[in-house]
Amino acid sequence: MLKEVLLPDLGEGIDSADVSEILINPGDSVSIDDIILVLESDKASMEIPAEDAGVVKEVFVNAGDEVKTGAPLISIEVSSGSTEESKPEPKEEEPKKEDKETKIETKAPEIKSEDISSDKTFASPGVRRLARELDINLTTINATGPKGRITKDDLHGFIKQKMAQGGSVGAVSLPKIDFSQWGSIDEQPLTKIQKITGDRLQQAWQTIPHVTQFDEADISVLNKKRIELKKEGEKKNIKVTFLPFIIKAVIKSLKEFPRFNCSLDHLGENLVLKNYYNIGIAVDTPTGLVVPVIKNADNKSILGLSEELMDLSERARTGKLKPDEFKGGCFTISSLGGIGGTNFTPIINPPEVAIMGVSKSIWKPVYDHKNKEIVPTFMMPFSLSYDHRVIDGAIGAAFTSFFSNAVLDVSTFE
Ligand code: CAO
Repeated sequence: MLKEVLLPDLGEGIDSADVSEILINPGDSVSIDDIILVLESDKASMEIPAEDAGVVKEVFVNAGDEVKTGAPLISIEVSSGSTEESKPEPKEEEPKKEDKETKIETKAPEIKSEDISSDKTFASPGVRRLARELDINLTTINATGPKGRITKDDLHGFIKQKMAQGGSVGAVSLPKIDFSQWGSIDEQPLTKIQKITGDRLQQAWQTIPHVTQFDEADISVLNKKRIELKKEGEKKNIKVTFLPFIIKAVIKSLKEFPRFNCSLDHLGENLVLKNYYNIGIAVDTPTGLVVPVIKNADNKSILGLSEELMDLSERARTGKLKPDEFKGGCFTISSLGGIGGTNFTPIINPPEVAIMGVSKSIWKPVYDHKNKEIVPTFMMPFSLSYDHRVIDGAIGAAFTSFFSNAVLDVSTFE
């Protein structure tokens, strides 16, 4: 059965609208509720859904046309059994002469009230479509267009702002899969920390253009100093690991390259350079990864940093950190050196712009160009992920080189 779709009564005193988008072509198959056209009046934008499944025969309008209520929009060859009307009906009267060969039914689709801006927002179909795709509620956007219309710039500004804040612009849904169909399974809920950290990591990964630079540093000098201070620490019950030395060398590098000690402002247009050095440390806890912050780390000694690290990591593992102790970080260090691995790509901890990943140090043969000999050297592999909007590759490489030299200079650790 061939059916003509007519422009329905749009209500609200609207008797015509412009065709802004045609989403189907003759020959396309459509299902019930597929959007076939988008119309725009001076009051609202509307999507016209297909009320029947079938194949589009003809499109009577072009984008930009003004159409009046009752005007034919398209015709559809309706598949049998796809409409309410196709249920067995009582016997019809003989069709009129002109309808004898092909029965043409004309009907206006029912526009649901929400299609006519039931959220009381005015926006073009393009803006509505993008908002829908990104799961953005238009009512949360400040409209700057005439008569309170949400413009394309308003939507783009909103998305930009969300991204600069490290916020999500929409939810990501996963398909529901029954894994038990392939074998036995156990289910375990994520902890609250894992959920929060997971969301933040996902946002950071999706919204920050990450680059990771790999390098390795000769830590022979660092290690000598550590062995020295380790003995001193033992007398005071303080464990001296590599990490406080790395913190010192990072701070020296941040002072040399202030871009690594900054954040992008909420508009993503200005850099906020910080004159303080608060270092976040990734701590693995039974309930998930947390990042407490050592405040003003530049004013602390190796033993002072070691003591604070012991305290923070212990309280992180027992869930005793206060909310304030997670705030105000400038740069994060994630050390897996005590566990293993040669290198990894850490994810930036927004609003910071860079993070260092430290891997397990090993003794390895290194060629000494000056003396033309192979020397066993204690090498520490490390990586640096940075936000490419703020930091260029050349500075990224310069930072890691500077850091590698800093750990060879014993004065770095004073
Ligand atoms: N190379 C070789 N050995 C290293 C090392 C390195 N780069 N870093 C640490 N070690 C050694 C330490 O010196 C210590 O050995 P000793 O007892 O002989 O001195 C041992 O490994 C264990 O160190 P540690 O882990 O207790 O202490 P730390 O200061 O190095 O690290 C902390 C503290 C809290 C950062 C760490 O315990 C931790 O939680 N790391 C995991 C961080 C994490 O999960 N990051 C991943 C984030 S992305 O998913």
